[in-house]
Amino acid sequence: MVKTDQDTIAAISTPVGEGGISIIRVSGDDALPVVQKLFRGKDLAKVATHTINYGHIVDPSNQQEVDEVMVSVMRAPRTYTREDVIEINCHGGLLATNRILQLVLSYGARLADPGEFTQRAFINGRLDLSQAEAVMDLIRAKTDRSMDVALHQLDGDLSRLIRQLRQDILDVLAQVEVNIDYPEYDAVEEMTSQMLREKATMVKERVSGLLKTAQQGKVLRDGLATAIIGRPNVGKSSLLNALLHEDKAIVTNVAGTTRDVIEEYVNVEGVPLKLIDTAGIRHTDDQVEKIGVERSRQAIITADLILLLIDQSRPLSEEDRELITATEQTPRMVILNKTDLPSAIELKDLKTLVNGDPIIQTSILEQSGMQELGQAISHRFFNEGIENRQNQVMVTNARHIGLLKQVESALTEVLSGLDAGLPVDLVQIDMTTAWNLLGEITGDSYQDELLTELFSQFCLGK
Ligand SMILES: Nc1nc2c(ncn2[C@@H]2O[C@H](COP(=O)(O)OP(=O)(O)OP(=O)(O)O)[C@@H](O)[C@H]2O)c(=O)[nH]1
Ligand SMILES: [Mg+2]
Repeated sequence: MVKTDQDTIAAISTPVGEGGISIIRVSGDDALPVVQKLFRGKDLAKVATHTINYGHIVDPSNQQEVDEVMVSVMRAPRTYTREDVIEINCHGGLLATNRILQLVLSYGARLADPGEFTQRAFINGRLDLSQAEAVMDLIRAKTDRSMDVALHQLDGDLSRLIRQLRQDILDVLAQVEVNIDYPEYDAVEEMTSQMLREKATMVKERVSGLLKTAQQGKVLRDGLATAIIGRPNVGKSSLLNALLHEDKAIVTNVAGTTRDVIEEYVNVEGVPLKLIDTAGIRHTDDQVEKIGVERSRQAIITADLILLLIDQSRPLSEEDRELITATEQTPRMVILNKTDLPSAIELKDLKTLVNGDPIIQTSILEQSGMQELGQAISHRFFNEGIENRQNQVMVTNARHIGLLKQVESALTEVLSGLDAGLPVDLVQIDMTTAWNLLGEITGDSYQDELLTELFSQFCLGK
């Protein structure tokens, strides 16, 4: 059977596994008749739209009851896909859910491709491309906070902004056309290039502003790359385990236990962290440990945030001092660990050494100071950006970021072309490119392959 956009499609829309309820979503012209064949309860053809109806799913071949269900009837066009949508809410676990889906499929629907519901929403004009991608981000959002960003995008904040910029460019291009058509005025060439310059500068500033938010947006999606750094045996792996609430990394009292970098995702007070446990940094002749130490040094360079661990039961060593210097350039928090043991470090000396960076005292062994650490991370992160920027449009999607960078360089071309005194119609080409690229973000100008590629990344049932 050849798949078409007209087929009625169905899929399980809730995560696979044991949940309280599962939802089977059916969309298309035949959604109602198909489900009607399996439903014992009210006549679905007669119920009002956007109602939920109690009844049973029955296998027509043997009249056997499969599950007790609630069926939502949503008639086009006020639906997610703009087609007739029926959602069967059942509660019989995986087995019943699958059987209902099978029945729906044998009575006239076909299994939806991943992302096909959202693709239809897009094709039928309900969502634009950046909103459709926001749905995808929403599905993948790791914490509540990144959910907020995805939701904003879903509202179309980004789309609105992009469309406005496109309109601005279009206006100036139209004006350029008019001016070119009336070359009898003396100063026309100069006027036109002046206009182009102003507009290109303005749009470029907005685009650069958007790209600045991308750094933070990325953090929300992928987690803040947080490297736990310190000399051997200070408690780095213990910290990773404590934050994860899980014995993930090996902890022993042998210095040099961790040999390789371990990465784990964890949500600390609303901040998604990609925690990186590293090998303790010291001079060593051991071949394997040497490689580990090298990787730790690399982690210092690439991390967004460093948790520098120091064992306060021992005097600051040469290695500690080296690490304090090596981590200076990256946002850093210092953790003075093992407070359950007698102290061998003067807090105020350390404070001057670390240039006033926050110092948190912990005993990971006795689980003290952990809450303070979480709060400090969250405070550091949100108060220096995200919290105050919640209402700002953010770019979080890799494809959008890529396109915006291209827009930025097309506009740079426009400006340097004008500086070099190139004819206006040449400069116009780069301006048009910028307009097209912006359109690719919202899907106002798009290619078919791009669409297929995008929607294939969705989960089944969305
Ligand atoms: N007394 C005390 N011991 C701790 C504390 N935190 C960790 N330790 C102990 O310190 C030792 C080393 O801990 P690890 O977490 O393996 O240290 P590490 O920094 O990962 O060490 P390497 O992987 O060798 O670099 C273990 O015996 C831990 O139980 C603490 O707060 N107090
Ligand atoms: Mg370790």
